[in-house]
Amino acid sequence: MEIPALTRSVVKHNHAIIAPDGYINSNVPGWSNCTVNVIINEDMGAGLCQTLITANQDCTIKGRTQASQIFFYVVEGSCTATVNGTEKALKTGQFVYVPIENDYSFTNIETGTRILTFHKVYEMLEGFDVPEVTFGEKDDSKAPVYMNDEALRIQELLPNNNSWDMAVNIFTYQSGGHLPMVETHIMEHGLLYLQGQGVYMLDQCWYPVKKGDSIWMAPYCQQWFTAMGKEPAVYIYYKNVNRFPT
Ligand code: UGY
Ligand code: MN
Repeated sequence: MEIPALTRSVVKHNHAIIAPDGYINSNVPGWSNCTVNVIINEDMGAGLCQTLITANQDCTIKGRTQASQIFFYVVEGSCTATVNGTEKALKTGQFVYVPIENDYSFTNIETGTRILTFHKVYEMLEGFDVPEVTFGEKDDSKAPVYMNDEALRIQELLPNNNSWDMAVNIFTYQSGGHLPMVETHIMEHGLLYLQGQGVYMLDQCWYPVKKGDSIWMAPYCQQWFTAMGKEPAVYIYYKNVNRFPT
């Protein structure tokens, strides 16, 4: 029998691993008939918010973005997204980015659908427009090799220009593939494993991680990952970008 006092989850001052076994549900006004898990947010010391929504029967997700932009990614399932009057069917691997001050609604949500969200307070930049509503999808043919290593591929899901202050990327590692160096950087990450497993080093601590786990990495939390097992390891991650380091 599993001992319920054991978990792989950890919460430290500059990183966290959140495995699904520790989830406690939240209610978010406007997000109805669903289970919401707030996995990362400012109460942890983070600059972003990351949630996971799991749809029950008759789920609807409605609201209006305010200071924070929200990126919605369908981890599994299907729904219809309507943002600022544009309606699109979304299924596994597809997303919509909702800029600040826009109405959004998700309807026709298949029971069991799981939607990942990343939220970030938008930082205006003089001379650049606020990004537009953006739909897209995971597409391995749009994932170039990373740092000349055939075992590593990264797809950037959002445009990368100065209008944007957040990036969301999908990182795929063949089994045995690993980050080419220990990264030490000002940018922050929130991530969710979509597939596979491996070992993450965070601030010189070593963690086994797998599909369904989330990780928070604060600025300057040292990070390194190696994939292992029988299938590629894939994670989707948030990164703050393109703003002046105050
Ligand atoms: O974009 C990144 O900083 C990325 N290579 N970091 C990571 O996967 N931990
Ligand atoms: Mn990084």
